[in-house]
Amino acid sequence: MFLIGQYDSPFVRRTAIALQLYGIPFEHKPWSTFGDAEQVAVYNPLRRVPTLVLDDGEALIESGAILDHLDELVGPERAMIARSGAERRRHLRITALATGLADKAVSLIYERVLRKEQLKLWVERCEAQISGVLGVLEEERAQVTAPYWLGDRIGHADIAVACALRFTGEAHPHLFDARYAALQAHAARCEALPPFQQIVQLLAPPSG
Ligand SMILES: N[C@@H](CCC(=O)N[C@@H](CS)C(=O)NCC(=O)O)C(=O)O
Repeated sequence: MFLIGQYDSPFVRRTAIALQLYGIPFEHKPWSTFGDAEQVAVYNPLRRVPTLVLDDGEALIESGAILDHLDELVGPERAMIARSGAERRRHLRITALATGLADKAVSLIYERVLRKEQLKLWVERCEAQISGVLGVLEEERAQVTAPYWLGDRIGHADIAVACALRFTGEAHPHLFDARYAALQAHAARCEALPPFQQIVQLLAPPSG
């Protein structure tokens, strides 16, 4: 199987880190969504990454859907999320906040590099959404005493948060800084793990 996308994408990165933590071998195609759009389109008409192409040629899109498949592959005992119930819902909520945060941080980058003139309304909206989510995540993480968000084992939510924080910090350093001590500590804990150190790429935004 091969994973399409560059590791400066928080979505590609969270997928690759999960693949590695699960011990699932994969080939990496670091195609750019802009520079290599036609190649990406062969597998995903949205021209988005991550796209995971399975050995039989089936192409999976959307990081959440890809991780859902990986969870199925490894089975419920090893899956990095509870199978059902309140714990699963809590896990999915944190993950949704983290991926939403990453979405807004990506939008803001596109606004900065792809437009001649930024739209103030959109920039302010994205910044408010990013700050709002960071504030809620900070408050909730500060209340967790376990090493990871939902206990002793790393989960998809932990990975999603760490990837979103790294991206936001690199792309918009004025938005994610020392104000968020619990989130900084969360990111540092995750980033110290071997898969996070191996699967990393300094942000290289598209140029307009
Ligand atoms: N919801 C998607 C978001 C993926 C996403 O936004 N990927 C970006 C790269 S960080 C992309 O492909 N951008 C190109 C585009 O949307 O046109 C997921 O979770 O996979």
